[in-house]
Amino acid sequence: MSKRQRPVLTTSRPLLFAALGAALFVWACAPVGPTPTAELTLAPTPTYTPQPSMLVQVQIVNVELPSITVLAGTTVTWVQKDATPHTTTSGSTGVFSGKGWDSPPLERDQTFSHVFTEPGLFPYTCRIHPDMNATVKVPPLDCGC
Ligand SMILES: [Cu+2]
Repeated sequence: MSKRQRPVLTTSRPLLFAALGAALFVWACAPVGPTPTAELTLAPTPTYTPQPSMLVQVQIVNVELPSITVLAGTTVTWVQKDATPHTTTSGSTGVFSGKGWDSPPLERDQTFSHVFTEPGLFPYTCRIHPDMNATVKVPPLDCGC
C-alpha cells in the first residue's frame, strides 16, 4: 500500500498572504445590507406647554392671611406658621359665610386645604381674629389674565 502524497504547495508564502489580504479588503469594503431607498424623516419635535400648578401652598404668618389669585381647579393649602392658632374660613370679620370652607383652629405647622372649582371672589377670615381678612380670587377662564 502506497501512501498518497500530498501535493506540494508551490505558491510562495508572501504571495499567499498578499492574495488573502486582497480578498479580505474586497470583503470588508463590500456594501452591507440593502441600499436605502427613502430619505430618513425625523419625527416632529414634541412641543412642551407649561401647565399651571394646580397645587398652591400659602402660609399664615404674622397674624395675616394672604390674598391670592389661583386658577379654577386649584387646591390651596394654608400652612399655619404663627404661635397663636388661626382658622381659614370663607366669610369676613371673623364670621363664617355659611358656604365655602371653614377650617378648625390650626396650631403652628398644621395645614388646611380647599379646592377652588369655580371662578369668583372669595373673601375669607379667621374666626379667632376678626381683623384677619383676605381674598382668594379665581378669575374666569377666558379673562386672559
Ligand atoms: Cu387668627
